Amino acid sequence: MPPSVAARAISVLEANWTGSHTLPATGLYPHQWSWDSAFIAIGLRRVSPRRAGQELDALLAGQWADGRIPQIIFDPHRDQDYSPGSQFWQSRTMPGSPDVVDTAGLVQPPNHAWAVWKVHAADPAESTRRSFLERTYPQLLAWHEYLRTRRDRGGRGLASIVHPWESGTDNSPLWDDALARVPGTPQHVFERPDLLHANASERPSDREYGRYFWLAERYRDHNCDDQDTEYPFLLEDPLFNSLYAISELALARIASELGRDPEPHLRRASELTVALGELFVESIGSYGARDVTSGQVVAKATINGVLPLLLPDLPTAETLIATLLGPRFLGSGAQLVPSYDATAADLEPELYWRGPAWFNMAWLAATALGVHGRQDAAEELGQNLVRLADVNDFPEYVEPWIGSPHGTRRFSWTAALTLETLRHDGWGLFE
Ligand code: 9WN
Repeated sequence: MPPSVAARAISVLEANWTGSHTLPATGLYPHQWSWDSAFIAIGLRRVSPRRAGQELDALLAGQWADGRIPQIIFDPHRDQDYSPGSQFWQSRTMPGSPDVVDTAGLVQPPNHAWAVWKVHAADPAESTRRSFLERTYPQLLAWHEYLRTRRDRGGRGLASIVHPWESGTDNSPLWDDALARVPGTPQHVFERPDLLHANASERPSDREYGRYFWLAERYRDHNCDDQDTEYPFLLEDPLFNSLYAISELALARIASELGRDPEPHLRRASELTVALGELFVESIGSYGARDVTSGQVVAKATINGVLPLLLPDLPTAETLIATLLGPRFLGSGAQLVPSYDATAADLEPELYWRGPAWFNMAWLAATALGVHGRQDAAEELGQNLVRLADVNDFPEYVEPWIGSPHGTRRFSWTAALTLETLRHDGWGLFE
């Protein structure tokens, strides 16, 4: 009998496990990535809550004194295999960086407290034995405090990202206008080891990479201190801030479990939900991203702008459901949710975050539908997620309509969220 889907997903996670954490993919992404580890832990807890906890512990070991959880923790042996690497960031020369590991200076979306709660809930006895919540709660508090203080660059109660890589949706059309202001002439002569593992037509262009490096250099050369008043790329991303709010709801659960006061977290989640309201764009039935420099809200329908639907108390929930199930997204006949508006003239169905469907986004969208009582639509999406992951050897992403695989294969969060989908008890935030 051939191995089951679950067994194949587990074998991907086994192969990508280093002994302390899971690589997103062994070739293309040879280090530990921040939001990947949280998605991985969410699936891994279904087979090994203990290892899922280790995954998050390894990530938190890279936390800076200011609370930031870095985008990447580097494996010193693989520095030549990914760019920019530890030589570029020189994190150990930065004030407040950890002295045991090399990290990037940027961050990624804050899905970590959500993952910590889910890992705890998978095996509370094991979690208690390891004092998992007690140890991680102060670290998560510091992380959220960093976002609340240092990253409220727009002064409106939302966290700003300072680089497209911080969104996790790197070349989303949401960043185009702001990126056009950024010079494409970094000092660093950059290489593209990523192109050894993925087709150039499926990755960001060299032109985009020039700007990515320019921004990373500028941020690094200001000691990653978030004080650079002339910094040209500050964006309020609806997905980043939605995950932040969900993680506050998770912190409320963690606080209650530890006998602390959950109220400040519930309050913060509502404040974020209210602040997100300013990003809603009626004409696209979803949320845009605010460019803090220009003050404009970018009115493009993206998966980022639909996923505030994860928030239980969202006044625009019915509109977002209509958008998600309508012609811009699933109603276009897509098997999985496209990352960008199916009706947009510049949609590129095979190019990274400019059209393709990603498995973490499908999982988040199904969860969001579940939060608002649409179990049937969530279930259908979940079934497509499992099928497309399975027939395509757990790809990084797929063309949304045909379902053909793109990017790298045997991608960890695809495998982990397949497992989670196979083994959960219904769609919801804390199931
Ligand atoms: C830059 C690791 C990461 C994911 C991101 C995805 C991609 C990196 C890259 O891979 O980004 O962080 O080199 O393109 O966009 O979401 O965390 O899987």
